[in-house]
Amino acid sequence: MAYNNIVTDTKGAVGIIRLDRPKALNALCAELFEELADALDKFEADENIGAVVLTGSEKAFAAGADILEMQPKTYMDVYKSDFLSHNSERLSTFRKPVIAAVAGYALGGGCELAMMCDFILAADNAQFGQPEIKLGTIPGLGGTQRLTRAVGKSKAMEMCLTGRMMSAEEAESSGLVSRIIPLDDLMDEAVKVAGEIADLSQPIVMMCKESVNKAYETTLREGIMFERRLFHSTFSTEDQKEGMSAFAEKRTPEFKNR
Ligand code: DAK
Repeated sequence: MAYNNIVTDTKGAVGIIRLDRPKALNALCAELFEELADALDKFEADENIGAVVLTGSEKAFAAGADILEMQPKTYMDVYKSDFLSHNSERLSTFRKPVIAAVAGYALGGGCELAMMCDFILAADNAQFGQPEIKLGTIPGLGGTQRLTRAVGKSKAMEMCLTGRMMSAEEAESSGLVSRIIPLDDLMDEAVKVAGEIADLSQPIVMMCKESVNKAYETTLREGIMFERRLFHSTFSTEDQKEGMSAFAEKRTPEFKNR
């Protein structure tokens, strides 16, 4: 599939997806979501890729769903076509780690897309927000749910009800992003971290991601049991044998993804 709205690249075992619709600050049109889903399918199927970085431009990660695409649609249009549902959540089912490298605006669907990634590295100029309320609508790609889980009810409620933007500093102090990186270093750092993850055992990394995500979906006791079962199952892998043997033998492990 030829891409008009994204650019993909690889650096070693890291897949890179750059949102690339500069004229509209990377607004997320239906075609962009389709391309993103296609790129994720390809990286997921590629055994040489161990982690992915999703990024945008220095000015905008993404300024939300494409308002001009939505503007003429009626309720029947969006309900009957299940507007934007088909490809927009592909990230949330992607099994390998995805780091969002966010610079500039991450608004509406852009903020929601970043929150679907496993963690967010923010440039110092990043701004996060859910401004849909100002358009007479509400977040539609998980913003009311993921933002609330990330930063708590009070801050999420304020942001969703007012549309106020959050700076990188505020996003870090409230737990929305894992770290702030100087803008010029953002991609190098994101690719470096993704590379470190990609050098680990892919199946164990996937299990770890699954287990952390379980914390959002279940009771503490069930989550701990899920983690315990996965922990035990790592002992059935060659990579656990290799990892622990390498430690005992004071050498670097060579994981085989088995
Ligand atoms: N859609 C379409 N075009 C956009 C856009 C957007 N979201 N954001 C910016 N643009 C376009 C502008 O129209 C402008 O185009 P031209 O006039 O040059 O042709 C160009 O990008 C540059 O924008 P500005 O001139 O406005 O640039 P500024 O630096 O002055 O302002 C801004 C930057 C980000 C503050 C401003 O552009 C802005 O407020 N943008 C809109 C932000 C916003 O309201 N985002 C929320 C959109 S609603 C769902 C999935 C997803 C969603 C819903 C459902 N399902 C799965 C069901 C998501 C919904 C949303 O995100």
